Amino acid sequence: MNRRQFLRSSGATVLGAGLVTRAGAATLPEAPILTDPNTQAPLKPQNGRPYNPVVTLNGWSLPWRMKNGVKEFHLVAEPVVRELAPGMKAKLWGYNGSSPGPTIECVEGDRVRIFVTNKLPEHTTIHWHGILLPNGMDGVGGLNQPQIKPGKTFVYEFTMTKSGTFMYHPHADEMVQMAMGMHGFLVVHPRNPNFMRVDRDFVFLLNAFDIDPGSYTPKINTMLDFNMWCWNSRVFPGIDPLVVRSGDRVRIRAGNLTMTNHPLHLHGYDFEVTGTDGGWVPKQARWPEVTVDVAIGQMRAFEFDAVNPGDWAFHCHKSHHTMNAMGHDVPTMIGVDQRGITEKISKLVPDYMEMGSSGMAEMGEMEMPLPDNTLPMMTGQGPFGPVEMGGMFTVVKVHDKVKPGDYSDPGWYQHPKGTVAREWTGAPMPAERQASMAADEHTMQAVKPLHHKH
Ligand SMILES: [Cu+2]
Repeated sequence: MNRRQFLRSSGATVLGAGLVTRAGAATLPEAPILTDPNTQAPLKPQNGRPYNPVVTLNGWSLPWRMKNGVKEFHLVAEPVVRELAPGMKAKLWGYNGSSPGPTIECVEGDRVRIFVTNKLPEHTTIHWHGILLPNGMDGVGGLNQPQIKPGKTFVYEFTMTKSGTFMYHPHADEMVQMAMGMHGFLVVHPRNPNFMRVDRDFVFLLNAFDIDPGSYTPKINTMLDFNMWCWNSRVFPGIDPLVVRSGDRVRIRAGNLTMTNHPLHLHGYDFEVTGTDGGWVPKQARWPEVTVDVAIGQMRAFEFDAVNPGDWAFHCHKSHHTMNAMGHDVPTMIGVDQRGITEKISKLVPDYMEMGSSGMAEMGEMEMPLPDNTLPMMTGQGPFGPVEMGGMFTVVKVHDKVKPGDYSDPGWYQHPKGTVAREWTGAPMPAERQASMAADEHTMQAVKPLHHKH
């Protein structure tokens, strides 16, 4: 503790004894609630050390109150209803009205006091994932503290000793509570706001649910076979675009609280991993990537200069993770002639529709009859047609006309003339090759001899 800190804290003690009434001292900070799933504007700090706030994708940051030099936050663990994308809502557990809970932002050196009220039907705790803190504040129920019983409030208090990218989640009936959507992001900003300064700093959690089509509550015992692969409890097309102004320095941070790893792939750019679980990566130790794998329980921050304008796809590269429910267990039908079967089944089930004889792209276009509260397996419309995606997919929109500090959707990218892939209208393919493609039953075998000729 340096002299200034000592003076401040000793002064605070005197102030506290003189000015705060007993009732006042025992008052909980406000616990703001937000149920709107849209990306909220960055929360500019009203007091305390200055910092450059993050933007939580389809989320928000939790306001605090400053009390005698300590930042006081109030989290309320409670059941919430979350829209995963327009057309589907889920009954989850979360914090302060949302799943994930609000992002907590503070600054290296901050003393924080976090009140946690439990409005769940069972006990809980919060573990501050990656934060270096006293053992008794680590939040592992039974090991470091008694669990927080329903209706009770606990207080966590510690000093943020290092900046970086962190998370919070329960460490009590963990499998159930995480499967229900209880987690949140925690960002500790560097003490010097100019350290690794960026223009846009996006954060989101990777999370997953197993929700049967037509139902609302996740199946909590699922180990691997999840069907809703989410960024901040949202799936495409419900995930907002990451809006960027051309030329901005951009940081994207993700934390993984699912049961598998997610290779996050950004189109149009190479980037550098600048932060890991343990802190910032020194410049000399960074290497270029176009995909960063975020393993279970890990956090990653990566950065790039937004010099290539466009609407760039940004997604998990596990193709099942860019689909919504319904499609994962459908049998492979490519190359199968279903005509006879369709006829027979149609007699029994009038609405029966054959699917997938030539791939599944048709599902991205057609209006399939779906149970209530169920999203199509792949969906979304782009300026050129169906996007045929779901799950962990969105777009990084790098546009010239975006104003500084503006995160509203600028619409689709207007491509300069002659820069879009187009249909070839010149001389057709040689007749021999066309004939081989027409032999639809044995397409693969027919193509092979042609390759041998080359
Ligand atoms: Cu994934």
